[in-house]
Amino acid sequence: MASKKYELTQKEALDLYFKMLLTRKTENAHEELFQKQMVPVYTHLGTGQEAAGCGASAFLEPEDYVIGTHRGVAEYIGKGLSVENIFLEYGGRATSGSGGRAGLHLHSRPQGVLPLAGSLGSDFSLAVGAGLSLRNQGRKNVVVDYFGEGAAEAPDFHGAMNMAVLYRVPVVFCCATNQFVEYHPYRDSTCAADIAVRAEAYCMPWKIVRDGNDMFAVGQAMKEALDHARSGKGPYFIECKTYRLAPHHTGDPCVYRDAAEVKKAWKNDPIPRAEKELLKRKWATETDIEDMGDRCERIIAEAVEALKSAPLPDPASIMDHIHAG
Ligand SMILES: Cc1ncc(C[n+]2csc(CCOP(=O)(O)OP(=O)(O)O)c2C)c(N)n1
Ligand SMILES: [Mg+2]
Repeated sequence: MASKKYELTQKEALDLYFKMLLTRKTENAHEELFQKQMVPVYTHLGTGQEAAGCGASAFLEPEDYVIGTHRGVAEYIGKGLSVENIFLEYGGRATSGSGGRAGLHLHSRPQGVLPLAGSLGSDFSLAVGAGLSLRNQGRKNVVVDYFGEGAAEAPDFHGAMNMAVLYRVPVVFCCATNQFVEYHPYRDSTCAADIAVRAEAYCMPWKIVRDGNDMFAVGQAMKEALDHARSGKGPYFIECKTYRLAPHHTGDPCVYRDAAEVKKAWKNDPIPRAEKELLKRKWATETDIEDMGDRCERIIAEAVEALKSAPLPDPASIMDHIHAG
């Protein structure tokens, strides 16, 4: 671990803030598109987790790989997917990166977004495999594997941790502990509140960002982890403690949690917190913040227009890309 803590530059902080804002607005627009039946894919909003999802993006290179989650718009925007890319996938359009086949499970080979597997937790091995291939090619790139605390219960987690250390694989494991696993609070299923400590058992360096809604703290931790993996020292584990402000998915009535708890958690929304800090440091003015919001709205409006005019795949292509033994 670096002895001196890294501090985000003004440019990095503004970039991260913009991506967080774009994520929030994109996800809200997605919910609206679903309600209007303009896309068939419902939402798993990452509202409140934008700092954890975007934090690494300031230090990612185009040739790095990311494996995101079902709640990962922040992670995909962070890796360079455009809002248009995302809406075309959610809309199942022929002109999307996957030709209308990905749906929620976004991927984009040109932008280094590896496919999200529908079976939760199966991506740990995929991340290690991709990292091993980067290492074997002598490339200075890394894989960032995002997941939640629920996915960390998958058996593959342990084998992947062990192998990543054994072969010094350049992977940064990023767990967003958002307090929920589908329809139950995580604390109801375990006495072990922290996930990152498990890395210790495999001799992997790790860090818990206790305030995972602090964009500056997340960015700093991610920089250290990415530098470590990029320099050939092997994997690193980062856990960001955050809170899922949104329901698990569209239509989840959230009967398993207290409205008062959620109301309290909104006070810790990472976006206004980042705004306040940017203003305090005089790294942005109120007008800059408003302009960034307007820019996000324009990007989203253009993406919606692109979605409306994009064609659906030809039904005759349904058997394309299917492998039969
Ligand atoms: C093997 C498997 N089991 C169950 C599911 C259904 N499922 C989808 S999301 C989810 C909860 C995941 O929780 P967590 O990893 O904490 O991520 P979060 O939803 O909180 O972001 C579950 C159980 C699945 N996709 N795959
Ligand atoms: Mg969770």
